[in-house]
Amino acid sequence: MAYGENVLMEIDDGIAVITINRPKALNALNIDTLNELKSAALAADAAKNVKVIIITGAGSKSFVAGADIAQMRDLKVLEGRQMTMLGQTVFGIIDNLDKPVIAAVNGFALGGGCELAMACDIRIAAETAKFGQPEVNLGIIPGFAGTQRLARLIGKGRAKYYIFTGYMMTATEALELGLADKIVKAEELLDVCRDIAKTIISKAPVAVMMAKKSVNHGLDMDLASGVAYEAEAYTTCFTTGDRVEGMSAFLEKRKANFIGE
Ligand code: DAK
Repeated sequence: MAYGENVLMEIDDGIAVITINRPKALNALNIDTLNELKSAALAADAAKNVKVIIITGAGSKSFVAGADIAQMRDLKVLEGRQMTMLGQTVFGIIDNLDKPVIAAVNGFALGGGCELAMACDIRIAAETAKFGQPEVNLGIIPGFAGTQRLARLIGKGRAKYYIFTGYMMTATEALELGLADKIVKAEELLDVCRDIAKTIISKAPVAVMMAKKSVNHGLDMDLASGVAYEAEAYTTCFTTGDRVEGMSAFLEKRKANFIGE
């Protein structure tokens, strides 16, 4: 499925901004939106003119207020399972894209919205953002990997506290817990995310990609295996011309000109 209705994408200056575009439903994720998000994310990852991806929600109130409850209510058991599998697959794709992904959390990031933000590499929150996993209010549990990613990000006990109660976190609480990485004024959110993206773009692309793979895969392994994986990722960086360029530029006291090879 293509994107362009429920999910928009604009590419400028090496940055793809993907916007979940259902503001009347607070950008809730229905099946079509998940499929469009998958297409947009894969297209951005494959596009030569994209170096960093930003994901945000349309409007000023909500990033994503969760999976679409109206659609979910009428699903039969196996359809519900398919929707969970779809969401887990799409968010797994986002987590494992070669390019860095920044979540610009511009409001409610609840349920599937919190899970989407957690599938991104970095979360920048507007002061007005609210995070939470309120699925227990609906008789379900987080179904797009929230029980897994939240526990990995903020710890087992605190993840259970928020998942069992459905309590919302303010942006400040999310920052203290390590769920948000930075808080900014709402009106500055996209500019700050673009500035962070530009900083990342100025670095050696293969090094950034290998750092992402090393952190992601390493966290799924024991320490010794993660360290061994890091050594291989490090060695891959050593094979690039950008490694020689970066080190030469430092010694010659000039700015490095990275080409991504
Ligand atoms: N789905 C569908 N519509 C939603 C929605 C959602 N998640 N959230 C909000 N809306 C709609 C509202 O119904 C309302 O529509 P109209 O009445 O105007 O037609 C409109 O957006 C504006 O919302 P409110 O009028 O409620 O706005 P308020 O400012 O009063 O409240 C709120 C904002 C975010 C606090 C409130 O809307 C809210 O509590 N929303 C629901 C948040 C939530 O519970 N999110 C978690 C969804 S569950 C699985 C698959 C997936 C998942 C789990 C399992 N399987 C299939 C097993 C994941 C689940 C979730 O994400």
